[in-house]
Amino acid sequence: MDFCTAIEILAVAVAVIQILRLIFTDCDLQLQWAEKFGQSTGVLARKVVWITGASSGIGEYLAYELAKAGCRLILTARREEELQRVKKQCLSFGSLLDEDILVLPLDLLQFDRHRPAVEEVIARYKQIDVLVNNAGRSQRAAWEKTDLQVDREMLEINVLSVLSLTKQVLPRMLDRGQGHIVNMSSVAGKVGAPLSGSYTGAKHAIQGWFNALRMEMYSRNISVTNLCPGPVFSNLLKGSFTEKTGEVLDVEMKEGEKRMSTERCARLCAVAIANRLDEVWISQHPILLGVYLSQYMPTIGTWLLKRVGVKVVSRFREGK
Ligand SMILES: NC(=O)c1ccc[n+]([C@@H]2O[C@H](COP(=O)([O-])OP(=O)(O)OC[C@H]3O[C@@H](n4cnc5c(N)ncnc54)[C@H](OP(=O)(O)O)[C@@H]3O)[C@@H](O)[C@H]2O)c1
Ligand SMILES: *[C@@H]1O[C@H](CO)[C@@H](O)[C@H](O)[C@H]1NC(C)=O
Ligand SMILES: CC(=O)N[C@H]1CO[C@H](CO)[C@@H](O)[C@@H]1O
Repeated sequence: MDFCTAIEILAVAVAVIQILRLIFTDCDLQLQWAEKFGQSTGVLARKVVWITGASSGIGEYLAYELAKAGCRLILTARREEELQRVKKQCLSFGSLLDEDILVLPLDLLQFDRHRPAVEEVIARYKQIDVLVNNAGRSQRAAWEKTDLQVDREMLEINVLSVLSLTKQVLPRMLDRGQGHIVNMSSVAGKVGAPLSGSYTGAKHAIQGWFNALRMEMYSRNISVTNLCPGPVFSNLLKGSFTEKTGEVLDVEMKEGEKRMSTERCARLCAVAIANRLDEVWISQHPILLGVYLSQYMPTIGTWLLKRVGVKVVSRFREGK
């Protein structure tokens, strides 16, 4: 067998392995690799991690995952009772003491409270190792019917509040010469998600802001991670925006919908944080495949998604 044939066989073998890995995964291949062979979440032990939106859904389960890893935690959201419930559950895993978890209720739309909140955290822990910007609201709406005011409010909660809190925390990280900003985006931050126009716009915006930040921070030892989950069980639809100003969707996610469990999503998020990955995609197929397609073969991806996107999303939402 000559050298060229050997190379060809090797190339085909690698391609087959990659395709097999892709078929049997619920996240992108780099994250899949990190989960099996990368740093365990144990490397995060004793790190000070601030999670916004920790009272419910992905943020809540990420708190559990990180409590098990031994992180010191700051839990933020508006509902204090819910945060206390999450704290109690975190303590039940046994690796943390009461003083290792700070419940810090905060409405992220009150921008003037961001600085005092950061000061409170620094007074308690002297440092912030990881900030997880997770709090956010989703949307279900037809683009042409959406009030401009809804777009505005979407940008306030899903973009500007994130930028504001990050700007308050970043100087503290730069002072210490280390830190990690983690932002909860969505596959809607990668691909246009039909019938969620303002949400897609907000997630794309934050994605751009943080991609720029990552470049500026590389030489200064600050990592930036964008987490992009697809559909995950949570209470997200209860607080979702619609087309109309002031209206909330108030829908429960139903068992049997093709969504990832909250635990699994949180577990993969924790692996991404432990391994300081730049960007991860967390979803089952066919959505994961759609993201791969639109990223690596954008012409074909757009051609296809344009034709089937609305239908697929509508059917998904009807629980079929
Ligand atoms: N579930 C999915 O399918 C999915 C997919 C991709 C991305 N995501 C993203 O994941 C993140 C978490 O969502 P989730 O699915 O876990 O939904 P969730 O269960 O509704 O959690 C949202 C969290 O955000 C908090 N929050 C909302 N408004 C806030 C405000 N003004 N100030 C402070 N906290 C606020 C909520 O707490 P309070 O109500 O107590 O304030 C809650 O803890 C969001 O950024 C979402 O876009 C979710
Ligand atoms: C960079 O950050 C890592 C972890 O966040 C830390 O261990 C390391 O000491 C930092 N390096 C420098 C040069 O400050
Ligand atoms: C891309 C991205 O990371 N965006 C999200 C950052 O975190 C906030 C939650 O505080 C989300 O709502 C953003 O959309």
